[in-house]
Amino acid sequence: MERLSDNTLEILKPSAAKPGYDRNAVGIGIVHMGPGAFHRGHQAIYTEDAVKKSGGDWGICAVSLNSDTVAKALTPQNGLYTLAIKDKTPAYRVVGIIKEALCARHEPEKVMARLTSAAVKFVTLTITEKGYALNALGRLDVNNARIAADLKTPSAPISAIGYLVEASRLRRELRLKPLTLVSCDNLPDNGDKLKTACEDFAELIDKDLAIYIAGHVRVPNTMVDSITPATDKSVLADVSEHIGLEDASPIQREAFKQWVIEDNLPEDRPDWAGAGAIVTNDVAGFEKTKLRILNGAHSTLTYLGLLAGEESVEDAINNAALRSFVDGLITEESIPTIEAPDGLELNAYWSDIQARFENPHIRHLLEQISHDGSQKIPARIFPVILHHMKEGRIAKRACFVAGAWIAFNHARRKLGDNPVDGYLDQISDMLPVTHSSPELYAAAFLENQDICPGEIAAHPGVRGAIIKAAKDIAELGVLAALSPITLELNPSGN
Ligand code: CS2
Repeated sequence: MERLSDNTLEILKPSAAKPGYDRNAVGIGIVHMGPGAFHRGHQAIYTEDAVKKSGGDWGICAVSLNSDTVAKALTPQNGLYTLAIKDKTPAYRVVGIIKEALCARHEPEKVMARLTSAAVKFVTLTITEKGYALNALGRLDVNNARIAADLKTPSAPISAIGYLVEASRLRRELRLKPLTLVSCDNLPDNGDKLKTACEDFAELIDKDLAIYIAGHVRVPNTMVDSITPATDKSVLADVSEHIGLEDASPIQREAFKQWVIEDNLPEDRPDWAGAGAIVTNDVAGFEKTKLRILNGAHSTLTYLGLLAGEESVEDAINNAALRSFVDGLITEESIPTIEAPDGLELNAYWSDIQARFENPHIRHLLEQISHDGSQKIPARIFPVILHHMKEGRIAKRACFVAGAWIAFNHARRKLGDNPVDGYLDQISDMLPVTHSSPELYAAAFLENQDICPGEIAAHPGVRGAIIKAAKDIAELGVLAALSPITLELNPSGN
């Protein structure tokens, strides 16, 4: 079978959509750092739709910082890849907005040349929570190995933050317009966090540069949403069957997508709003809502589900005990902590999310969602616990989820099968495992202030509920451990 590329587009099966515009006439105006599945299924699509609707030189240069997998897969395809929308009516679309794919480790000069070209006006980022290199206080972690290296040689950066600061320095020197940095990572106040990381970095090497970044570089906050499971072999086979060509790097996602961007963009920008993005001043409200409802439910189904032997989000939401638990968590504990953004009815939002989780056309593995819990639980579950604590209540279900996350880590580490969590690996010496009881392990977890807010560890009721959950789960199994909670809190038994 022939490989997808500019030259083979003409033999694409008619059931797959072609880019549908003259991509060779579109110049590169955006550098994206971290072109994983999420970026290619989400912002790349908004950007392509914006270009199709309103034009503009908004082609994307996709930069992976370390791995050359994406560059190696996309370069022979001239940047083309397929988006498979897996929903009631599946659809296949070849995306052409990525014009160039680079790996910064191998081609740092090319990356810096793009970042300092007058034509490039935006850097968008999906570098995961870890990429921001912030410590528990929300400031740049100068002990982070990549940041420490970049602070020593700022002109030869290896971290995303190092690249952005050096590019800003050079642009100022070259009298080019400052970049606009758009974080598309799933964390609260993502733009503010990115700005802090860049300013803190610049402050340590050049105070004037820090002032320049603070005053000139726009860093809007955003909220991103679309369920985009990792590509596996079945996606490769399904896509080549539907497009009639081999594609080494297709993406699958659900039909739903949402992008809320803070109204802090320059005039000269892609018509993202025309492509369906919401440009507003209340991003924080949307972000909090999504993190506590969608992502909170995801993490809950993940840790409880994996402990109960489930594999995918669909399996877990169809397990009656897990569904009833997560529904109780979201409606009774999470939703009451959120002030709904204008126009959003939170119970309806949650119902729609449950339907998305039930999507039988997409297999979203719980294992994938379990990665980097130490970066996710603090934005998804702890704020719910803290909110209720401040009002004198114990959010028992949220405490149970925290306990399940700890029990999951304990059980896996005991088996020598470490969960994927870079930060936990870093601190694993501080966590007793081999001979420790679940209680001791949970206590050590809670006492680590980089993982868990001090107030939680210091509150006897909350601390006790989390430790008890971890212990009960280890001793009784997750379903037996949660049934008294469900009985106590949902006496009607649903
Ligand atoms: C998931 C998210 O992996 C995870 O942690 O909760 O990636 C989720 O699928 C997206 O945020 C949906 O927009």
